[in-house]
Formats: sequence, structure tokens, C-alpha cells
Amino acid sequence: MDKFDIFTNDEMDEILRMISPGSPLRRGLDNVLMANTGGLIVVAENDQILSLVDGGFELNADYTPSSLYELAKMDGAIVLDKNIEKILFANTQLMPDPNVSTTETGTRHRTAERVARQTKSIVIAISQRRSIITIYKDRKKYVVQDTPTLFSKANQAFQTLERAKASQEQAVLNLNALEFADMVTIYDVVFAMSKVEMVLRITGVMERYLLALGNEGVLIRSQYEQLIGKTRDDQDLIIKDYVFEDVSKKNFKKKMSALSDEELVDLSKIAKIMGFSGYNENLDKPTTTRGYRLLNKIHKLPEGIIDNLIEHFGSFQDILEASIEELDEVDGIGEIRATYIRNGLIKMKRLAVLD
Ligand code: 3AT
Ligand code: 3AT
Ligand code: MN
Repeated sequence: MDKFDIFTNDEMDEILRMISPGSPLRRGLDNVLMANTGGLIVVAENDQILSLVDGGFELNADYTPSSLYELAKMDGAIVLDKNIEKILFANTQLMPDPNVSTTETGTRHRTAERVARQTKSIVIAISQRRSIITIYKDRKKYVVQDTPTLFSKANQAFQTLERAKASQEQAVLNLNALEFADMVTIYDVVFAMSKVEMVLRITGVMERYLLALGNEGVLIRSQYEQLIGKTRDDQDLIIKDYVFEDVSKKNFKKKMSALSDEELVDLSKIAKIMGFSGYNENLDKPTTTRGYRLLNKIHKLPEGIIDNLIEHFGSFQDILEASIEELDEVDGIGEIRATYIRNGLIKMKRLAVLD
């Protein structure tokens, strides 16, 4: 009964954004932390908090990081408005219902936990003794991690990501070659898909660290964005190339993310989710690409033209074999573009087969 609940991803994102390094609130909290005065701060979600406030000063002053610091020199709690624009009260005693349970020991932290459980507000306790910031919301608690710890965790995640990304790129290059040679099996598609999903999973972890690092994380963020590049597009385009129309993209992603990390290694599970027609546990069954992913690699070829091409020819292999004159017949394609497409495909094929 006295256990803490766990934040949902969305709640965690909201909190991390609010207190990320560089944000006005975080700058205020860091000032209080450095001053070593301790603090008890309520971000008032609504006016429920008013009935728990006793004594002190009603301010309605503009919020600034330095005014938070000055006011934290006084005993008691500080109440901010929801948007962290105003300081509503300072030096006030909070009087939560003593019957609300709490797992904490010191009076500041017991008060913080009780107020969070009793109201809808976020309550922040800055410990004078331990120099840590704890955030309470409903029945949930989060201890703010210091920047060096976050950095080393983010770096670890980044290294894991680099390895996963390298192995995903290899799988996709392999798929390129097989698609050009019309030798794709269900296995090859599903294998590439599992590698893409692994990368995307680690990006989820990485994004959270980057959010927590705020403006301290700009450098690692740019490295990360460079590394990730168009992985999400790869996923979308593999779906478009192979997943049958009745498996909607959204449904597919939902089912994929429901797989545990162990299940992700089981390629027949992914094959089932993708819904290859006539799939009966045989991953060696040949299959064919529609061609969206490879055609998207041709520089500056508009989406609409790609759709027309695929509709007109019906198969990627026919597009590959089409002459400039035949390409010219497609809606939206003139002689110049036809040449461009033809050369683009020949160039890509040569590169793909080399790998
Ligand atoms: P801390 O960061 O808290 O050390 P501060 O710059 O926030 O310093 P305070 O308001 O805490 O300053 O004031 C600290 C003391 O400095 C209080 C007072 O004895 C002295 N003090 C501040 N301003 C003046 C002033 N104009 N004339 C004389 N003494 C002053
Ligand atoms: P530290 O980790 O020591 O900072 P704590 O949870 O051990 O925090 P303490 O009992 O040491 O808490 O109290 C420290 C200060 O917290 C004292 C007071 O300024 C503030 N405080 C405690 N209870 C309340 C309350 N109900 N409302 C406002 N401020 C409070
Ligand atoms: Mn204490």
C-alpha cells in the first residue's frame, strides 16, 4: 500500500522536460541546491493546494531562478503556478492530511509525498542533508539524476546504439542486393525488420536520456541524430514494400513494440505480424518488393511519381527492366526524368551488388 507507482512514459517526459538542465525551473533548483538551504516547492496544478497552505507570504511575483533561490533561504514551502511563471506563496507551512500515508522519514519529504498524493500537483523536495532533488506526483516519485551520471548512461546507450545500427545497416544493404537480384526471401525482410526494430528500441532509451540532459546534451544529441538518420523511414518503407494492405502501419508498429526483447529474436513471430500471404512457418519462401524503399533512394524523385511508377508497372523488376521510352509513358514522367530514373537505378544496382 505504501509502495510508489511507476510513471508512464508521457508523465516522465513531462517531468524531464520541466526540469531539464537549462530550463528556468532547473536553474532555480540548481541555485537552491548550491546554496545548500534545502527547499520544498509545489507546482500548483489547480487551487486544491490553497487549502493546505498555512501562513507565510502571498506573493504573486514573477518567477525567476534567482528569486526562487532567494526565497528558499527562508524556511517552509514555495508555491509556483502551473506554468512556472509566478511565485504564488513563499515561507509557507504546508498542512497535508496526516492520514495520507507516506514512506519518507524527514518532515520535508513526508510533507512533499503527502501533498502530491493528496493533490494533483507536482511537489519537489530539495534535500539539504543529501543534496538531491526528488519529484513527487500522485503516488509516484522520481529522484533527479545528476548530469555526470546521466552523461555516462547516455554514452553507454549511444555505444549500444552504434553496434545495433551497424548491424541494421548491414542487413539493409543485404536486402538492397537481394531486391535488385529478385532473390528476396521472407527471412531477409524479417531479419532486416528485426534489426530496425532493435535500433528504434534503443533510440527510445536514448531520447529519454537526451531529454533529461536538456541543453547539456546538445553535442551528444547531434551525434545521435546523425547516427540514426533515416532509420524510421527505413521501417516505414519496408512496411510499404512488403506488409499487406490490411495490416495497417499503426497496427504493425503496435504489435512490434508489444514483442519482448527475447521475442524479437524469434523471426517467425515478426513474419506473422507482417502477414506475408501464404506464410506457414517457412521463412525461406521467396517474396518480392514493391520497390518503394529503393525508389525513394533516387534523389529528388517525388512521392507521387513513385506511386505512379509502381502502379503502372506492377512490379519492381519490371521497373528495373523498363527502357527510357517505357518509363516516359508513366504519368508525370518525361524524357529527362525517365533518363534520370533509369540511370539512378543502374547506379544503385551496381553499388548494391558490389556489397
Ligand atoms: P549569498 O549568495 O546568500 O551569500 P547574496 O548576494 O544573495 O549572498 P544576501 O541578500 O544573502 O546576498 O545578503 C547577505 C548579507 O550581505 C546580508 C547583509 O549583511 C549583507 N548585505 C547585502 N547587501 C548589503 C548592502 N547593500 N549593504 C550592506 N550589507 C549588505
Ligand atoms: P532534509 O533532507 O534534511 O533537507 P527532511 O525531509 O529530513 O529534509 P527535515 O525534517 O530535516 O526534513 O526538515 C527540513 C525543513 O523542511 C524544515 C522546514 O523548513 C521544511 N519543512 C518541513 N515540513 C514542512 C512543511 N510541512 N511545510 C513547509 N516546510 C516544511
Ligand atoms: Mn532532515
